Amino acid sequence: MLDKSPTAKVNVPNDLAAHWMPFTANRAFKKAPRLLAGAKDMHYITADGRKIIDAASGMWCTNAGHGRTQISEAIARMAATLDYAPPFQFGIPQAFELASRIADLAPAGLDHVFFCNSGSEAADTALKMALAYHQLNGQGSRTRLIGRVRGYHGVGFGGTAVGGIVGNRRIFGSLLSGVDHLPATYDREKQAFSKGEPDYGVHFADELENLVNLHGANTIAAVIVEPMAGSTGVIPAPKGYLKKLREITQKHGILLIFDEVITGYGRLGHAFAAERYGVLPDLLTFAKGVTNGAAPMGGVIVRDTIHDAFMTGPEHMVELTHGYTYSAHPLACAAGLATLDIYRDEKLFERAKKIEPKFADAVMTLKGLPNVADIRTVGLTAGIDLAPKADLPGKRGYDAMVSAFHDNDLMLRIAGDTLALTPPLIISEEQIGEVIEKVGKVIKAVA
Ligand code: PXG
Repeated sequence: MLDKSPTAKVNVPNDLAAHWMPFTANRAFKKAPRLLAGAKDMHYITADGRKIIDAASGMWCTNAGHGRTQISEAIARMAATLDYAPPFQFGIPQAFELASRIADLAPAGLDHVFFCNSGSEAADTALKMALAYHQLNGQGSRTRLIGRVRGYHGVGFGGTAVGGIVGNRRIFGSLLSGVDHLPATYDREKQAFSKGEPDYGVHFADELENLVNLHGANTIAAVIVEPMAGSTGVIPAPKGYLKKLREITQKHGILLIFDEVITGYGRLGHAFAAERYGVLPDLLTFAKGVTNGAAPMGGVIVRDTIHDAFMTGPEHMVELTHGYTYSAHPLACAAGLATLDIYRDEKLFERAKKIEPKFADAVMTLKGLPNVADIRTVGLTAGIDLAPKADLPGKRGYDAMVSAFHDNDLMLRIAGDTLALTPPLIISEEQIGEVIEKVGKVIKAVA
């Protein structure tokens, strides 16, 4: 309702000034807002009543599509039954059940789940666990953390420090000390227009040996990588790369963390990408798809050997001095359980795997359109690089997002001048065609 009282400070709901939006071009947004009011299955409904096809799963979240009543009803039931419970020193049955089911989905050996509320918290939690593990293990000199150029691990200080996106780092000071980065695994000349994992690039993992030689293995705690770099424009791991990283980390007693915030819960055709690549990390982070985006939740799945190392000392003592007020929140646990039911009952991970080749073929038909410099696909995900406008990097990508939303009833994500497609796993083949046709129109509109 519009508040017309003389004392009203803002013109509710039409004053957009108060909300400082995250990772958003606020001034441009507020001149031409993209407001969403509802969502069902493959579509958003805009505030002005238009139906927008969602080629982004919101933000890599709604793998089972929108408006799943099974999930919303589970949340409503839980809210009415148990609104909040302290997660420190107390627990709720649903948290234990969800943890067991997540551990069941994860590769054997990853058996313990620590809950938090976001991917950022999951990344920071995993990094802290790695540091603490080495301390307990009598290797307290292992404090260095290694990320990767073009990596994204959220916005906490830890995740920002190991992240490899200059724009996300440079205005925030020195972040953590003792952080280093592997090179990105992308080389357009050698990999352009690859479907799935590119043949070229296993050697990028060898750089870890150079960092070990530089710093000494006994100073390095952990390496954190996304099995597929999502936020920086969909960069699938080269064939053999993750296995190589595992070999090198193992050889030197360095923990390997997979950040599966995006790749978890079916995005690459498996519960986790670790399974797709046959590589067992020591810690694995998740968020987003665990609740189908319907409630904030993240977490870390931990190797039994690491978990067990903490389970010593007097039994009345807290073993890991870390956690969040909303860890394993009842509403998120309810959403998570209902979401995992849907993934299982509708076999959505298998579905993603089955339609991956059709999706990849469809996206590759965009090759040859104006400014398309590269297309990468893996799982139900694609990155389409558009050539930047001279002197205005990011503008063509931004214009594409705007054109998609306002003129083509399409939601997509952008990373600079890269368009990212990452639709719900329920997308039909016909809808894949529709999305690609719309993306084609968008690319021509920003030519
Ligand atoms: N790790 C990875 C691999 C992510 O992709 C995070 C951590 C942080 O999660 P939270 O829940 O703290 O935001 C992410 C988040 C995009 C986009 O457009 C991707 C993310 C966030 C926002 C935008 O690709 N990923």
